[in-house]
Amino acid sequence: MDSIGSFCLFSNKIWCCLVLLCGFFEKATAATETAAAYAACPQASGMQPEVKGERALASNDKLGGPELKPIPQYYGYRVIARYPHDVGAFTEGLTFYNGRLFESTGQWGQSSLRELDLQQGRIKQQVKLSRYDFGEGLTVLNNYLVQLTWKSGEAFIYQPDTLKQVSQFGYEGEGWGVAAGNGQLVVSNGSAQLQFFDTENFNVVRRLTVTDRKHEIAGLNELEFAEGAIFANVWPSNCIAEIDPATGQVLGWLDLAGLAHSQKGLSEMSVLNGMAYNAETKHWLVTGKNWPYFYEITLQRTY
Ligand SMILES: [Ca+2]
Repeated sequence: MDSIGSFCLFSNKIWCCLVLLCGFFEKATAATETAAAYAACPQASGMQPEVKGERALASNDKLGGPELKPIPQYYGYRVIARYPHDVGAFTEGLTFYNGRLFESTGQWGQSSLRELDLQQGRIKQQVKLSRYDFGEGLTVLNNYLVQLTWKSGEAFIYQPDTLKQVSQFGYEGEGWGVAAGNGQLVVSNGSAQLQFFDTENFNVVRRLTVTDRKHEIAGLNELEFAEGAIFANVWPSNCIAEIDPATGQVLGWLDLAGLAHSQKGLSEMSVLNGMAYNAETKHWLVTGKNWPYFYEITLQRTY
């Protein structure tokens, strides 16, 4: 073997080691995040820490009673990519529409609806809300964008190509998160209760209380339908609950505190508050209030 061949063999070994090491660190990171979620997320919503052995009991039909079921699973995640995000954006809602990305931002006098260039971190077009409206959740219904407001009791409907407001509808109470899916429009108001609106007349047709092992999960905020479940960001935390739309039971938890804490200079208010799911790639795009980055992630089942 000549010297070049020896060098290539040597290089390949180094490369293999690097790949193996990267894989190890990625797995270690995922495991750490999962361990954090195991402890942090239900407690962020006021639950007691999980009792030692509770999971094992619940998974054993002979020992565990049906009252212990179902115990949510805990998701790990993998970061696929990172993109720039406007640190001036007090993110309240995020949604994809035909591959395009739209964001709703809040704060009195600063609220907006924007279409973004994800790769460049650039605002492609935006409309500003009046100083009397605080922007909240955002979704797509029948090819139109629907944006909630916090305290105005009004949702605005926009044409996505022009961001021209074409209609609006009223609702009672506060508006926090909104998502459309399964022929329904589901709305959160910061409590543990989700409201389902008729998509024609926007009357409330159903209410659903979200629970984890009978404990009500208050603070439900940004919402997203994905893979038949409702995902809700729990304010003021970096936790996301996966919810059964039929029963309201929490099926899983994802803790993105690791992403929040990896960004310097964030205030306590700068929690996770934007989730958009791409059903084709099964990737999530997440960000938070005034975060400098978007993160494209995939979820990993761990239990
Ligand atoms: Ca969303």
